[in-house]
Amino acid sequence: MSIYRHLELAIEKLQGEKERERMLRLVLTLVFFLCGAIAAAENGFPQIRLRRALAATGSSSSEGDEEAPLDPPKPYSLGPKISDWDRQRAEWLSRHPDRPSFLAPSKPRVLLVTGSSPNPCENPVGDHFLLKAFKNKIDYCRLHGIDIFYNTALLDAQMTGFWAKLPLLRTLLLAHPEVEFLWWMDSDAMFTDMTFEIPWDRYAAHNLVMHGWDEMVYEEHNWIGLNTGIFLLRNCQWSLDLLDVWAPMGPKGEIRIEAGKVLTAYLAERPVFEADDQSAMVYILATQRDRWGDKVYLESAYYLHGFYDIVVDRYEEMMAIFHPGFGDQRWPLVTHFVGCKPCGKFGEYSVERCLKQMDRAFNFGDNQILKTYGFQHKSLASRAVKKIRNETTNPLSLSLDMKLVS
Ligand SMILES: [Mn+2]
Repeated sequence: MSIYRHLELAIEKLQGEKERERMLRLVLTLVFFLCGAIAAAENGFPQIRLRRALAATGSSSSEGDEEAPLDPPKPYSLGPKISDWDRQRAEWLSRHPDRPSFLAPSKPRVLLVTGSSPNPCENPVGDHFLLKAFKNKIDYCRLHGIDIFYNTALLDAQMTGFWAKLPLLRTLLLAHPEVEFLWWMDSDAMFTDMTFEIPWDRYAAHNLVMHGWDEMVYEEHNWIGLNTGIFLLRNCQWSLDLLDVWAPMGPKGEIRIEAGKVLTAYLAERPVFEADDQSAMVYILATQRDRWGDKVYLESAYYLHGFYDIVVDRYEEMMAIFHPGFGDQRWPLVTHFVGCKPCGKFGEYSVERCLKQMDRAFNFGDNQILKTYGFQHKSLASRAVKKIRNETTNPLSLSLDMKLVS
């Protein structure tokens, strides 16, 4: 005896056919919603498809055409299902010994992937910042033997905003069998430790590495228990499968809005807004830990993602006490300007504060590059530089270590 029986009784009291039909749909919607979390654990996000199907048949409007059959629309997919990628890739690698997926036993071939909108920013300063954030990434990649790809094309019109990376990553995984890891990095993140090398051996048995904490994701279901602004994704079948499960909440419009409601209901501390890739990832891991958990490494020993608000005010202190190479709170690998949207309009939020701090983060990282050439920014707030070494007639006597690490 439950909510269903109450609803049945309510239906019996209703006279008109249409009223009865509408109430029946309400019951179905409730059942689907209540079963959703369980079903999602096995099949992705069927509750969204079902709710969408209900909407498509007119349950949300009182107009005619209510006889339309319940015909679930096709779920969104990133592309044709690929099931034997590991075999295809292994064959390709065996045919191309000149393009190995590992450059050394502990050094996978990595492609750093980043990008920004095809359109100009809504203010020119935003474009200037994007250029500097890109230069920053080029510097890190050059020093660490990493290739870089900057994307400005929206590959799938439905996957806009924070979802655009999914079709892009799938495309790159399939086009670059020689790459072992894709390293996704948001355009609003910058390297602030130019010498820190990712501890690749630590992830030998893992396929996805994000900054985060097991407890916050698996126990608290907190939507900020991990960050999807920066992550490492191995080129393998597992990753293609994960992208397939990750994508269905992404299509813009009704699906993304409805999925947002599911995520806010399920996840801790999540505000009401449309589905985002990060919440969807927490949701997948929290509801399907058995399927994915053992190949996901949530890293908190260093700042693969360092939230700018707890980092930027301490740069001077770090410079006074520490030196590059730690990657953690002493000298963060990455400073990520979450929520700053430097490419957006002025005046909507505190963009000015963000831009000032972005300049400081850029100069903090850039100092490590300039130092190798004998220069430094006059201060973290200054774009101007000063010489920090006397000219020498024997320049090759300086060791690279001396130049890069203070
Ligand atoms: Mn970001």
